[in-house]
Amino acid sequence: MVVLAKGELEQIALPAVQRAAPPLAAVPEVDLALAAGGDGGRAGAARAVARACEEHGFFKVTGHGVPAPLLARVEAAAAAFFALPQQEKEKAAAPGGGSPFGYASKRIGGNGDLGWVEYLLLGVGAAGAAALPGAPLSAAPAGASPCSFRDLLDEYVAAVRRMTCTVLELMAEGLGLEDTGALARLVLAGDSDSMLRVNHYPPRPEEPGRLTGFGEHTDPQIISVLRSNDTAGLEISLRDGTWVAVPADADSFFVNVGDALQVLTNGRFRSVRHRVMVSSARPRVSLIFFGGPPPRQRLAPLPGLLREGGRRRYRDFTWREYKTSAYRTRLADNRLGNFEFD
Ligand code: GA4
Repeated sequence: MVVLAKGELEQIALPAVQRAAPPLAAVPEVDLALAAGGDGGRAGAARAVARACEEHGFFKVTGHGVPAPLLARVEAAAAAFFALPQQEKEKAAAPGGGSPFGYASKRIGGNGDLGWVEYLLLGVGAAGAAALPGAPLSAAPAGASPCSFRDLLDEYVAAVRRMTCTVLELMAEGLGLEDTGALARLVLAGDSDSMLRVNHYPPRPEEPGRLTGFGEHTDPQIISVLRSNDTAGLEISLRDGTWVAVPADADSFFVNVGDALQVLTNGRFRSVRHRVMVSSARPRVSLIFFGGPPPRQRLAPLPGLLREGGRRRYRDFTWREYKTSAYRTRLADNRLGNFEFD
């Protein structure tokens, strides 16, 4: 249960949008199983991925190869974790000192954003084991399989990272890059700054109306790969600023283009503004893998993307610089604005 101090509910309720967003009519979709086959399937998938990244910065992935039993185990373990007594969950809270990692409830980031959500945020460098505050994560939460929640999350991240790299290769192919491993390598690097977020949006059966679970924002990283249980809530903003609801699909993953990828493609791919609204009688549980580059990675247009005489849209900066700046902003801010050439 999300516990609110007096007055906080009003603050969370304020950004609620009352009118329901219409569903996204045709969710762009890429079948990785088809892409793995011959017969031009790969080239077709690469083109479809690039088109979706240009148009929406968002698409659905099917045929992803992440085993369904693993997804079911992770989902059950996450539900069991969030069902623990509040003081147990708090044992996994961020240790302080500015670290964003650990359990938190309602507060998103460090700059005053609130949402109807509780979550775990974990650092998951490519070298392996999730960097997390230990206690309740290392113990098997009630109802979970014998291996610990933490081991399970590591297994999940390994599988999702593999799939993410396939998607990044397709993006590179769709962009026509000679070096088709250029994007995937950033996420596979030993010091890749990747993260996993496990979100729980508690239901609100007693209060009709839509509440902001996670306010509108773009993700700073290269790519975000999301999976949720069968509960709606995710909405994306189209190019013209219209909000549309993404129908839930527990068998698929959803991919967001992040700000860093927008910069690496010199604006050809666009990072998608998205949010999560809560109105359901059912809890929503989602897991998001954020594929980030190493801190010292320079973010600049990838070789081959700047045609002769082409203009760079962003000034030179590293991922560390961008992340530091992003973490000082409010959720809804346009974070790339400060890095654009006039
Ligand atoms: C959005 C994407 C990821 O969830 C996240 C978020 C981070 C946080 O929750 O601490 C931020 C947000 C996200 C962007 C702006 C800053 C930082 C909250 C916030 C207000 C973990 C991330 O990397 O950036």
